[in-house]
Amino acid sequence: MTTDTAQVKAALRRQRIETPSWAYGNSGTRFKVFAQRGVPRTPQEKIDDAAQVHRFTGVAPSVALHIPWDRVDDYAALAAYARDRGVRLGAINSNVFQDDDYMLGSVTNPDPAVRRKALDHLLECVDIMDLTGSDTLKLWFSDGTNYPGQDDIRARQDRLAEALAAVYERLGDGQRVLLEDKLFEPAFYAMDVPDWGTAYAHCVRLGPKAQVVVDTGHHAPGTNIEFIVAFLLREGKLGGFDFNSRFYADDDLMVGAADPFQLFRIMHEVVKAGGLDAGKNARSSVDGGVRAGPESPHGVAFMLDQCHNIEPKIPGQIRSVLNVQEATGKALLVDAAALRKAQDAGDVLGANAVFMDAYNTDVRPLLADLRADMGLDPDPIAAYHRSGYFEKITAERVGGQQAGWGA
Ligand code: PSV
Ligand code: MN
Repeated sequence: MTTDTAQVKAALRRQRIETPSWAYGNSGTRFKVFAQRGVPRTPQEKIDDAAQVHRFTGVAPSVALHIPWDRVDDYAALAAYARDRGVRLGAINSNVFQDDDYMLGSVTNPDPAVRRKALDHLLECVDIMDLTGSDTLKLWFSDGTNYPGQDDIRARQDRLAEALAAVYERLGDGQRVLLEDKLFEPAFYAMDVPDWGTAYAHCVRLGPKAQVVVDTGHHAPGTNIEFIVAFLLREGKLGGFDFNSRFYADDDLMVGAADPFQLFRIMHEVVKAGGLDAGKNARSSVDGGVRAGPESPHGVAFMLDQCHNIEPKIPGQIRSVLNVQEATGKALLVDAAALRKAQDAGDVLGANAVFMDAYNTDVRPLLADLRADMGLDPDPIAAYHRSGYFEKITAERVGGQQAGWGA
């Protein structure tokens, strides 16, 4: 285990974790959405809640938007609102999955008029980025088919490629597009972007401003996600994460709750490739050296994509941020030199022991120390509960329509 705690703390201090606006709204399953008290009614109130997560953790200074859930008349004013509360607007997430027209797909729909409508929405999202100053567009498509023979699998790939090319073309300087895959749901036979390989191939064709986003809940059970992460980092194609955890499918539970060891293994690959530092996702470590990859000025985006169906939402987000920090801290503690030595010597047990030593270290005292250094309460959840914010929002947010994505 490495003992350079100053370096570990410095890296943790620099890490940024983005929270999603939709995590603050009501959510649920197709069986029931439970309304919670104090839930935001407007994008502004979601931003207020996100600002609390940043206030107590110090590492969550941005909030992702989902369009149309966060549609407003004046996006520049919304960005200013966020700035006034000490946060900024992060990734813009498109939504081409909640309109009746999209029953048979959005950009891959057999009907050209529906494809045009979906593409117009994606382009509108880039317009919004221009107004908010967001540099990241995140695309997830629910497109796919339920029955063999329902549509032409190859033709749907062609339609997808055409739409992606039009979006890519529209991107301004400093903007990028992240493409997200998902094995199944809502389509049950063949999703059009079912896996990271498909997303990767489209991104390679598009160019350096296109990268893959890995949602940790979107894989087949047993998938080795850290392999995907290592591969994409090596190619300069890991744009970021949608972090959450799952026991069965796309459960969207708090990251690190179901399998903290998996999160550690993922963060180990990120740390090893220099992915904690902005701009380093374009480079990759090969045999200790650095291989030039496609140019990208962006770092790996650590975004949460979660729903707090039964737990309170703001502390749920704080807990998730802390879980990412803990996994990152442990990954930073891996003694890279000792690990390399054992690996080079073919020392299977020795290498595994170095790895597990770091994982088995309790980094909570180090993180508490770091928070004290940053002028924060060492226990962000307790500090939030003491702050009176929950009492305030439950008293104030009465009436109106609570936000939620109506799952
Ligand atoms: C789809 O399951 C997804 O992971 C995409 O990222 C969406 O934007 C998000 O969930 C909506 O909650
Ligand atoms: Mn996602």
